[in-house]
Amino acid sequence: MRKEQIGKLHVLTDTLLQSRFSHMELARQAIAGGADTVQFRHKQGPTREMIQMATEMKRFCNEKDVIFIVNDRIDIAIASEADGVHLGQDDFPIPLARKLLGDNRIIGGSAATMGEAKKCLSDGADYVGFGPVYPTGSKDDAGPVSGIDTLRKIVETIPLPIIAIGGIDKGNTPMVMKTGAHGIAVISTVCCRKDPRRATIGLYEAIHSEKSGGRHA
Ligand code: TZP
Ligand code: MG
Repeated sequence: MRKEQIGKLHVLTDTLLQSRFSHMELARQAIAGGADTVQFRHKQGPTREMIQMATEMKRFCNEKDVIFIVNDRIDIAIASEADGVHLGQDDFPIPLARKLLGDNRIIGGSAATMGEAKKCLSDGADYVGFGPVYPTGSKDDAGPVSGIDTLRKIVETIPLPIIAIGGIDKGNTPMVMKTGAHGIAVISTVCCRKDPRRATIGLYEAIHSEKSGGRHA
């Protein structure tokens, strides 16, 4: 699908940090709040259940014109006909994923350093998820925070859309967007809030606010 069009507000669904909302419910609320990309992030469980969940989410997302990405699992991405897959440095290799998915699907790569971001570029990723920019409690092996200055260097150096991740909330979103980052990705700021829809609205407004540089409308 719209590979050329990488979203600006990625919500990663999570049912380990919280159990009030299912992946599907989080997707619904995030989309109602303005998310343009939903990433199904489910780290454990039966593959068949994952296929079922992902297929339902993909259908719903596409009805709403929202991009649906599967985290880690290229098999689930293929089975659910997802719009793309997001792969970390130790996940399925991006060049092989490209062979399997072709040029019309989105492949995102995770990077925590300049070296990893360059590798994502040379491997053929369509965007880079860079972080953690700020401290996060949502990923055990997230490593040290990069900070905003390193994010800016990544944006200036890597000619791909950069999606900032890690500890992003509506308060720091304008500063993140001012680096020239293409967008943001969040887990806890949406999934762990009492009202995920409202939390997403806050992020949407922050992305599009004057303080973010006014280039994101
Ligand atoms: N990759 C780098 S930091 C992170 C991931 C998946 C976790 C982001 O979660 P949160 O709750 O938005 O900080
Ligand atoms: Mg991964």
